[in-house]
Amino acid sequence: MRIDAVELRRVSLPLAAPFRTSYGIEHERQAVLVRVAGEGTEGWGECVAMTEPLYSSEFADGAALVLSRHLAPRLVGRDVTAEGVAEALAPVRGHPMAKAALEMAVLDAELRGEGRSLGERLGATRELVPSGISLGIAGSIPELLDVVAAALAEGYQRVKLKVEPGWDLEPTRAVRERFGDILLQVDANGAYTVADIDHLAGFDDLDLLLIEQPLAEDELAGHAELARRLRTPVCLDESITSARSASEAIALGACGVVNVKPGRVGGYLEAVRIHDVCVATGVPAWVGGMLDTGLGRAGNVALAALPGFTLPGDLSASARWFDEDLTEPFVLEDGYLRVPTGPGLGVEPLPHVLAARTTDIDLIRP
Ligand code: OSB
Ligand code: MG
Repeated sequence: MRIDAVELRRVSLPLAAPFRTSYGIEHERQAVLVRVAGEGTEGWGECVAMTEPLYSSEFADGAALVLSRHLAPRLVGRDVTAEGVAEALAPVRGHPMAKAALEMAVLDAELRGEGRSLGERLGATRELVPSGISLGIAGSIPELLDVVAAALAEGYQRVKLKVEPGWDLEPTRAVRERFGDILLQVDANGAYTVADIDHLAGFDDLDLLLIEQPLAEDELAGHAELARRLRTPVCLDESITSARSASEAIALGACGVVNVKPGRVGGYLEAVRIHDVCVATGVPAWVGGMLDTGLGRAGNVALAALPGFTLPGDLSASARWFDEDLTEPFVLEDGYLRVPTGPGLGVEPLPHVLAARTTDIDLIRP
């Protein structure tokens, strides 16, 4: 399609409850939305960069700037396909989250034009995907047990606990002892070092599905060493930035499971290529989340319906994060989320919520 204009919208949604991880605490979700318009159709994308550069080097203000000054100008006034977006943006180094948002918007617009759903386009084979929940670091173990009990009562099929040095084995063991045979995993967001390997081996008694990103983003050899020393499968999140890096991490033995986040890897199309690498190498994969609004959630649920995503993803109901989502809310149906079937993402921002939550608009034209 020919892109006539790219609109960048900064939005800020209050979180239903603060979310604490090893790298900080979030009270609101600031996101950059991308709307592309052209040839009588439009499409929406969401940039997953967080407010501060604590999970990744990308952050919302930076993503908005690189989108406005360097990325959107490479597409406006041009004829592009979703397939061609990554190549058109490749001269700009890095910034996968910003690039992913633009590709997502073009993909949505293209599919709306064709009347085809994202799930169908990506290769979805399921109508429902199992829902997992990611729980932040709590104030105390009794508080954590209450939050886990509430999540299980709502129907979540798998629980992920954020951990960090000082909040790891003890709370995880308390959850295992209190709730028995649930699907349980932990995520450290790189808070440990190879010096902690003996300590991390303490998770081996707790029958976890996996331990996610225990070491730093660039510590592939360290993760490989850890994987040799632990019975608990090592899963990588931050370290996996492309299909190539996924292949290399798997070949090195740095991970036995892969968390696929479309934003982190430059878009849904690269996410599918990582899925394919995982299928080809027999490595279980799942779809991660980034406190996504309904737009990103719709895309992630469609992606998670591919056959190689064999573990429940960080795909929770809208209400896990927002009292009021940007789109019609995603709700749990017996512990599952339904894959949208409408054209493109199958959802769009509710005009009144979008208007109320927009803090800035930037229009890029040829
Ligand atoms: O590490 O998986 C992570 C949220 C923001 C940034 C990084 C991560 C997370 C989560 C929440 O764990 C996942 C979700 O959106 O459900
Ligand atoms: Mg993670």
